Amino acid sequence: MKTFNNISNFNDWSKKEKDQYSISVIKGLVMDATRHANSGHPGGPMSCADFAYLLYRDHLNFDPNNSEWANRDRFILSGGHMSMLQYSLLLFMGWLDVDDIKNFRQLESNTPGHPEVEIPGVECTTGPLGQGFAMGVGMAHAEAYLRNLVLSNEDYSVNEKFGRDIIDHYTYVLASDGDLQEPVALGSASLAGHLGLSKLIVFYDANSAQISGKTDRSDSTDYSMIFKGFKWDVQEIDGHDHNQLNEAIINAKKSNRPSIIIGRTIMAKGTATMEGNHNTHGAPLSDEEINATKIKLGMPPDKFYFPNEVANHFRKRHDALSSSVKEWIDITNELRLTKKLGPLLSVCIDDYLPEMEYPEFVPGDSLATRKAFGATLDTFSISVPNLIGGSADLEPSNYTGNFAKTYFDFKIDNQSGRNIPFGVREFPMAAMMNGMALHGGIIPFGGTFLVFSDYERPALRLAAIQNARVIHEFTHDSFYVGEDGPTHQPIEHTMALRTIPNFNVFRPADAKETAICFRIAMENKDIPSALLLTRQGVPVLKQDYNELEKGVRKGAYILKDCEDEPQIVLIATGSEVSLAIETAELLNDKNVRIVSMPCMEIFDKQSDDYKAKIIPNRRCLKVTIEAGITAGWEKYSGVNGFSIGINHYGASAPGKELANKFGFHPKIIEKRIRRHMESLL
Ligand SMILES: Cc1ncc(C[n+]2csc(CCOP(=O)(O)OP(=O)(O)O)c2C)c(N)n1
Ligand SMILES: [Mg+2]
Repeated sequence: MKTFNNISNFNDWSKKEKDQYSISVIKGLVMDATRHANSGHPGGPMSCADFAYLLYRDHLNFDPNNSEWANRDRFILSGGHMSMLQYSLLLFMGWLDVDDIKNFRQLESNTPGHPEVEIPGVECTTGPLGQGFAMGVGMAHAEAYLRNLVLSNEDYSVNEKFGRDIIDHYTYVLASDGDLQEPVALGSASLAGHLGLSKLIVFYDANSAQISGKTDRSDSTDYSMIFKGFKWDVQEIDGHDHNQLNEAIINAKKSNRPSIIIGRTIMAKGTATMEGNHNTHGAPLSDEEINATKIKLGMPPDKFYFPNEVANHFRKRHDALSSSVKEWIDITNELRLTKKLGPLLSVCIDDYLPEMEYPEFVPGDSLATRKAFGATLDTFSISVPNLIGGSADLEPSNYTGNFAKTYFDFKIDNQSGRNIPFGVREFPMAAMMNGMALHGGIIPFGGTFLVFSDYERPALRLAAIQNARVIHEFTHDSFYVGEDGPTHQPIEHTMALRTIPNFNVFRPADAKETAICFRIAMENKDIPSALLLTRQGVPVLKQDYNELEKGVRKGAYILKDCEDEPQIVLIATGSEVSLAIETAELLNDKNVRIVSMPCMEIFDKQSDDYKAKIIPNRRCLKVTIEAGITAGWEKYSGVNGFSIGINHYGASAPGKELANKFGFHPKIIEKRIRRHMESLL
């Protein structure tokens, strides 16, 4: 390698030499920042610095002045442990400064341990391996849908004017060995190939090293063959050869399938004595190694060395990028004034939520809330063109079939379909939904059985961390599922979902509450939501939407009150609200209040005053009823009250029979309440 001890004549160097030196500067920053923080991961960033630098320097399309520009290329560092690589590039772009790098991994810095979505230039929070890959698939899906949505609009004339579409960009993912070992990456890759997400480009940093040693201890997969089987375009290159890298990126852009560039690389490339050494994965290099490496790379020993020459060389494209963004903004502004495209662009670019109608439901009818979800989806989707999603192969059970019929499947040869046939891929579905939501312009929904929410849980958590508006439809929400037996009967799931911070769990009592909860989930732009819905019919409440909406928006409300001070307050969710109503009828010699609590999280955020109005602090018997574990309900039932629930697995039998056996019958509950009241005397 040619070394440069003096950069005073930097301008005379060839581009190749300048690039090589800039990459060495990145490596210096990575080594210094991890050493300074006394933690972090130098080895990986040094192995894929060549790719990442060339991508940002020569290919990535972005607005140098606005990290939120809607049509920017997306870049996802799926191996989030390599965060210092991304921070170095953001420093090169001018979006971070050297002090940020010095504060790597410190409290409230712009450079946390793993990339976090709040940082300008970071598209999503990564670190849990595999999920960044899947979120990239989601972003590529969002892009393809939006591109085709605008394309199919009658007012559309952008192509003639502009030569391309309003939303028309690439999604790049940098993935490590650990990313591809995670099944969520492979599940989403399989779907990306099937759906033909051609603007997705993955660089796989195949350095054959991971935390515990060489990858061949645990992996002998032929990823080239796997990805060819997934119908991807596959290129295998030397990941340190700049010509090969450049050519591979250009080829990948042209491909009509998703692309993976398998870059054979060397861990800790460029270090004095540690090339290929897996111990560089997660520990700072020693001072001696750093100094020797800087000498080897031809750099001065300065800490956090970032010369202006390198910054200026990196920013050569910025003016051209800015003027192309300006052109985009001018044309988009013009199109915003047109009758049809205008409103569409405000939905797809500004995330404007159009007005929505509620479906009609007949009071007294027995209707499963999953059916009510389907009817609401059909109604909302008429006015909300960016509401897209589907089911993980439970379409008939999730009642998304009518939506699929009306708006057809998103397919390789017709990417304007709004229904996404996810297949039996719950975790990829949830992670992709996060990517879609974070892309912007899309409200994604995804359905499966509540019992399988466990398969999605890591992505639900990551949705909550990232404030992503995703809507999860979880049907078959209790043992009332019946005959399928204990494997299909959720027990702990409802409360387990409620333990995720910044995540709204809705368990509506009837069809109308379902529609209202769905709307609230769409309005909450910063909070993911789950709608827990019944398989079995539940009576439609007699109250109208206006009346119910006031209460549901507060998370819990008095559905039916008594004339005097209540002696008993029954607090129920979902299908147990109608059970509470029946129980109250048997207790008509007492003053009974019925509270419906469709969303505990929203109720907990209300004022103390409101909460006390609904569930009085006074002495009265508080009984909670939910077909799930009782843990967590004590905060409402208090020391003198009790909770009706189920703290063991269910059984295979018709739902009604199980309800009787498990005590979910008005007469049994009445008896328990009377007994309990007597015991308190
Ligand atoms: C789901 C998940 N499991 C485990 C980890 C901990 N972890 C961080 S990096 C890593 C593997 C590192 O290997 P590789 O992906 O090849 O990265 P490299 O060492 O090449 O930088 C592991 C197990 C994680 N971040 N996410
Ligand atoms: Mg590796």
